[in-house]
Amino acid sequence: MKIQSVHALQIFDSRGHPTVEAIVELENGVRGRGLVPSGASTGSHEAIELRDGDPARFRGKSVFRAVAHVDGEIARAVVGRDAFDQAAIDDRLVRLDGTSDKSRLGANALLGVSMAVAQATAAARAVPLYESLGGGAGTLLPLPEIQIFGGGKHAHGRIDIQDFMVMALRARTYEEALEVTFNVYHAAADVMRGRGGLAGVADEGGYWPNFDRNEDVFEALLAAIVQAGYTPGREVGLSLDIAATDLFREGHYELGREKRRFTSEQFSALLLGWMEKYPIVSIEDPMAEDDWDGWRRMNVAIGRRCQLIGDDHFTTNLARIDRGIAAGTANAVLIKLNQIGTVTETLRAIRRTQAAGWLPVVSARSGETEDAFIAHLAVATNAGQLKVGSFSRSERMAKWNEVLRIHQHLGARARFVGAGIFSEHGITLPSR
Ligand code: 2PG
Ligand code: MG
Repeated sequence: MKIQSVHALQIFDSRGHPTVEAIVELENGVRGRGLVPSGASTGSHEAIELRDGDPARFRGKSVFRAVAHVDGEIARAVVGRDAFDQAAIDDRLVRLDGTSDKSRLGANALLGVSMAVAQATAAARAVPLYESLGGGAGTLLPLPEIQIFGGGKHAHGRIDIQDFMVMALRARTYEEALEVTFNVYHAAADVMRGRGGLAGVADEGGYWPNFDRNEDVFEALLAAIVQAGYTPGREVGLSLDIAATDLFREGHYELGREKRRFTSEQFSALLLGWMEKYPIVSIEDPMAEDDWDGWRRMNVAIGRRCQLIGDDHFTTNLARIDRGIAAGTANAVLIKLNQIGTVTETLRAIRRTQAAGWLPVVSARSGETEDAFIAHLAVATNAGQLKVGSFSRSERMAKWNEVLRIHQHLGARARFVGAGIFSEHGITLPSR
């Protein structure tokens, strides 16, 4: 099925910032569209999102050049090609850009088109995206990793640590995992109201972190879990994204709120202390992206008792994932389409992660859209986990809701192993 036309427009993401929407039309008139997300706590090895940089327009954030690249060069390169050969189209896009970081045409331009091709082929096959992307092999519904408090760059540094999340460890179904999260999320509002600290939400829908110390957040989170009727560490585990790259300055880790400064060794010791004290089942980016020694040290110290995820550390980049596998720096990889810039490269990153016996965690960005592509990606690849920010705001709920629809569509073929995904990969959470 040949591609008939390709075009793009500037739309806006959940922060109200400009982003790219690409539309691909096939020769039979069927269309697909791809809406590109955007991060705030970005890794320096991510593919480059092209922004116009004109301070007179959208504070420099407009994406009119990326849109023009889709309408011009990219359209000329892919019109007439077979949409069903996603890998060939994506390889063509990568070669057309010609740079190692996709900075010429922009990863936002390339990814919009790549996602739109995937959507158009699913529509042409008259099947949902997860089925088309996974060739029918995707049946595993993901365990959600859901933010309760949002800090770091998503809350203007109000608290240092970025994501305080929960995982429903004993949920037997995806629906039950959402129900547990619902209970904890709303109990957290009650806890904050009780402390006089309820003040809206941060960028990903988690509560605004009105706290003085990072450890105060743990206490509030534990209180919310208990108030919701659960035992921390039994039914509900804690999951953190330290986003440590943002805390790393001049060779040191800084907790700015607490005016504390650490060497790499001291910082990993602090985090390991938290892991002793609190029921943390997953930790992401505990060390800065290029602190390879720190990552190795953390991985050795954690062993197989917790999930250790590299986000800025790997940036969904095969070369960095390979290096991490060889060096033993983690046991899981955060997967973000726009860190690498095409669907095919993202699928390869997931497959490489799985082939190493590691866990892929499909993730949204802090700047999201109504596009629910990642819900399909998680199921298509049997990734087993999905991270989308919190349990509010429609750009987040669109993804959680889409998994519910996929469940309906899969019917009896749907599988859910929940936190069993950890033991299946040799990670044994301490029993509580
Ligand atoms: C992350 C994401 C989502 P951002 O760090 O994992 O929480 O944030 O999209 O800003 O990189
Ligand atoms: Mg992260």
